[in-house]
Amino acid sequence: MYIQWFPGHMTKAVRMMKDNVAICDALIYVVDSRAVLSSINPVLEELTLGKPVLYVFNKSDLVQDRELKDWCARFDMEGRRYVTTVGTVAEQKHIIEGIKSLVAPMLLKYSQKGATKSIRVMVIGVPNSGKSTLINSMRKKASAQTGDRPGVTKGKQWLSLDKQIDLLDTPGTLWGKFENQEIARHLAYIGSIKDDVLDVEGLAVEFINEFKEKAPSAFLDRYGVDIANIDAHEAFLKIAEKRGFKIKGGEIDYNRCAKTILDDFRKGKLGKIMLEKAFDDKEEKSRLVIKRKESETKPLDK
Ligand SMILES: Nc1nc2c(ncn2[C@@H]2O[C@H](COP(=O)(O)OP(=O)(O)OP(=O)(O)O)[C@@H](O)[C@H]2O)c(=O)[nH]1
Ligand SMILES: [Mg+2]
Repeated sequence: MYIQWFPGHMTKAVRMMKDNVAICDALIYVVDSRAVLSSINPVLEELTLGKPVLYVFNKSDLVQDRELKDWCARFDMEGRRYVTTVGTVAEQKHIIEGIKSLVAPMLLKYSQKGATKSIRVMVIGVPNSGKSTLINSMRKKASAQTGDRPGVTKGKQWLSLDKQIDLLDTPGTLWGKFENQEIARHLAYIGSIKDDVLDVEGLAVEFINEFKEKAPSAFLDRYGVDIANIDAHEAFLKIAEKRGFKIKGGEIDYNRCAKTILDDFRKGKLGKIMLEKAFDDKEEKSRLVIKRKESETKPLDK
């Protein structure tokens, strides 16, 4: 199975973001706590160079606190500013405080000059990471459209947070080619890639394969099937059988079974499963280590 998804609206979105980044003073980078590494889009990383960035570990309700703390420690080491949150919760004071502290020198400069200009903050991230939900929660108004699928936001939308800050909601974006298919699969598991372009049955078997040893109790608790010592495909069939997923004639309903497993994971019904650990000795995964001291960053070459 080879995963790829870069539809036309994303090409347009990246162009729009490159055009708008110059007029923005800071960025909020919304990442999915279950897949922090995969949420870091190389194109967006380039976009953020030279700008203050606040990373938001969103969907923190879907991971274990101690595993998220490891990511916080790693971001501390890399000099990245971050907050953790559950985007669906109405109060997001800590994010508002986080962004205001990031742009404090600009706010001070504007107020000393008596300017009424507000600070512009672009909200970016992979599809379905919760950008629009977070904006709505910060503003305590459901103005931005949200949904439990990728590609809900298609264009840009400016929304004011208060007199000092304006937020720019952007469409979730991926990048042209996934060199690393493990990253592509993780993005598919978390719902950043449209199911229509995926072989969901193959993906569900891959998911079982990856987690049958790392989280066997998740499958046992949810489906009553012990899969620790069996092949992933066999495990998939056992789950389908146990749940009675059949089509007319008694044949197994592979599609329904696959969608159920993926949906259960996405909604947290399989428990708190972290897809990517902060400290992994695989060489490939160390690519995220970029020292982001503001003085070392360069503006984007447009
Ligand atoms: N469990 C959980 N769900 C969340 C959280 N934040 C957002 N969601 C859900 O995630 C889904 C996606 O939210 P959106 O705000 O539409 O995501 P988006 O990043 O704007 O998506 P695109 O516009 O498609 O890029 C929705 O079903 C939200 O309810 C969170 O912290 N925890
Ligand atoms: Mg959106």
